[in-house]
Amino acid sequence: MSDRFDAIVAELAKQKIELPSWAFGNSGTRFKVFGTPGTPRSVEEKIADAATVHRYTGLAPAVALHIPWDTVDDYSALRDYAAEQGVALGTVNSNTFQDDTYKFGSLTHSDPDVRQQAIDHHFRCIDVMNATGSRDLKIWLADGTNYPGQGDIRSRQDWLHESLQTIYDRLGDDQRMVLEYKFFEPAFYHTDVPDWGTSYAQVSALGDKAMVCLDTGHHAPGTNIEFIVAQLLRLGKLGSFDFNSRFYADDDLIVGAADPFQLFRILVEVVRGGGYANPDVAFMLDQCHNVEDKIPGQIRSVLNVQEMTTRALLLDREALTRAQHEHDVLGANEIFMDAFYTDVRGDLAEWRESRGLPANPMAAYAASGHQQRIENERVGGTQAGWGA
Ligand code: PSV
Ligand code: MN
Ligand code: MN
Repeated sequence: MSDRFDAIVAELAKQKIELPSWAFGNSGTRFKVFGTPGTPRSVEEKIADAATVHRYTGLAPAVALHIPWDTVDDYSALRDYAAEQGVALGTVNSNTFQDDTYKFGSLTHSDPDVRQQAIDHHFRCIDVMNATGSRDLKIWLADGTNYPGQGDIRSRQDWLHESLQTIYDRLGDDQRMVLEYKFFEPAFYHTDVPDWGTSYAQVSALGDKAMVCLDTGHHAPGTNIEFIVAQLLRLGKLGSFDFNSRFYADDDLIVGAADPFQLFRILVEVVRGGGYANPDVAFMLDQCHNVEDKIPGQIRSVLNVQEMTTRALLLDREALTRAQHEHDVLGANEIFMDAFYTDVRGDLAEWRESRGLPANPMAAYAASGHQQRIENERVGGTQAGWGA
């Protein structure tokens, strides 16, 4: 291993990435959901698959739940089951986007009874968190309107505040709320939490336990996401990432697949802003594997995050700061690009082996026969939840 790599290994060892339970279920588009052989038939099997990713990579010790997709009778038992598998239960995601009641909004609905129904759903999510030991409640809302004039944008912000405050007040001392933003879809004219500024304004009005969740796929093309990361870290309000990548809209593709350089730039700001290995900033994936196998899809994803984190940690900060102070434009850019272009795959492979992990987790999984085994054993997998 190179000396430069040796110097960052201790930091690298701290990396923890939370996997979404829904990444292991069948998913698709509004055109078709393709069934994938070996898809989990139960919440337990989704957790077992997440644990498999962790066994091959050492990177994914937690799995996020989505309620009601991951409903079970006994969440404490589920917590024990996860622990036996070698992972913890992480963030609990609420879902107010699949009921007829929420056609015109949930936490922002003009009818107080509907808002209360959506609030009650979040109370149930907090009950789940109490049983699973989860810290974070993640809220993404499909709320919005399709036509100018359809709803009162301003009142909906006020109702949103009231609803979030009621949910916030129910959180335990060690629990948090993270509010995710997305610029459009399913609403096409206005979305009630469209951008980081709105999320920041809403969570700031609640208190310290409310933070922003940044999903990398939820921005307009050309948005400088690393700038948002820097700003939220500066403000102490970046609670979590949903990592994925996009070519067009909210594609939920493998993180780092579409634009590895963007992932690198984001991780440079995370390291710069003290967000790396900082428990206050949760690294999560939010992905769906429509056509590829799900376990290797997740293995590839966490490895991509690890690889770009390594390159970000290798950035020569001192030299960069010097060049920046000297206004050495091209010199500074070269230092930055040198880190991005560093091939760290050999060092990472060697380091993994030194920790008892496979040098190449993708190859090791493919050779293990695990995929064939679950394909034979599991018949009739459940959907991830979209459209279910
Ligand atoms: C919908 O856009 C979404 O993809 C959000 O990113 C959520 O995090 C995810 O679904 C799960 O609810
Ligand atoms: Mn997301
Ligand atoms: Mn999304």
